[in-house]
Amino acid sequence: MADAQSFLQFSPEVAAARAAEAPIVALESTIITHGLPWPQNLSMAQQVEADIRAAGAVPATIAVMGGAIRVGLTEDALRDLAQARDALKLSRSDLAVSLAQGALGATTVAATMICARLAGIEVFATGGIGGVHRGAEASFDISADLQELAQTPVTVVAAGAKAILDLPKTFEMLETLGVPVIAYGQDALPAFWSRDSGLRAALRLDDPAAIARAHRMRAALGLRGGQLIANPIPAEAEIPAATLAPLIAQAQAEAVAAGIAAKAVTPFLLARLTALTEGATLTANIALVRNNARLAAAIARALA
Ligand code: PSU
Ligand code: MN
Repeated sequence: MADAQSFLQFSPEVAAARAAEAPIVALESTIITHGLPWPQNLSMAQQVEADIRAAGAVPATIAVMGGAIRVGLTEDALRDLAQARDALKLSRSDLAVSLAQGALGATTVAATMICARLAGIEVFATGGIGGVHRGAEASFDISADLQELAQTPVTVVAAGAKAILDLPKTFEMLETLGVPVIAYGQDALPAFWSRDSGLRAALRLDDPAAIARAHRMRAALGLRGGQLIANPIPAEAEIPAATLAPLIAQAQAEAVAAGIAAKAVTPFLLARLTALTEGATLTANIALVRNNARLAAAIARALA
């Protein structure tokens, strides 16, 4: 049986960056296929890649295509993925089956971390991680992203966990799992579309070099897992948490009433919030991903 490296397929840009030992930032693809609607998903993906290049690093958007883990997508591949209606949403549990079957799959935070590690990429930018869903005490719906952060050594830059989740339970779980949750530049944990969740972060760091040193220290100590960098959305792009609270509650109630479960929950809630806010959460989502990409590029440069 071939080893994992034989299933990795690098784009020319990423292959050149690897050869030159240039800084690389991994990007996930579920946000493209299941997080944002067409055509904003494609323009977001292109913009985020451009932001990373402008910040002096190389973007590597990751997806499963044609029996390979693609690390870095060409413009055509990115467009195909953004328009695909049949892409699977892959996490740790189904990555191998889908790869073996030659399926088209977008990678979640968990699956992207696995692929980034295989590709030797240490930093990854996304919007918001998955976590403990509201009502998890009945549904048991807890994202595999949390367990992945506990075991795979990649620094993930996100605007915290998505605000559709039960944030106190999500951060309690991360603490239990031993995942460093590091707020960037402020004491409060951000709440995805809003800068302040009302929760205090366990850890705070104020510059990319300090985050890079913490990443290296974790490896030096032989500790498993990554770090979550909770980067607040830029002030001019945020939506106040109080504005969103009733709309999130409404979307959550609709999901329960419609019997939405498992992988469909997060895409359903994000789409409902976009509709209920007439696109405001979509605009904010794009702004926060771009902000995370810029910070991830700075961390990758500090690590290189
Ligand atoms: N960030 C966003 N939008 C998204 C996601 C992240 O701004 O749609 C995706 C990520 O791929 C994350 C997934 O892993 O949502 C969480 O899904 P679930 O709750 O089913 O684990
Ligand atoms: Mn889930």
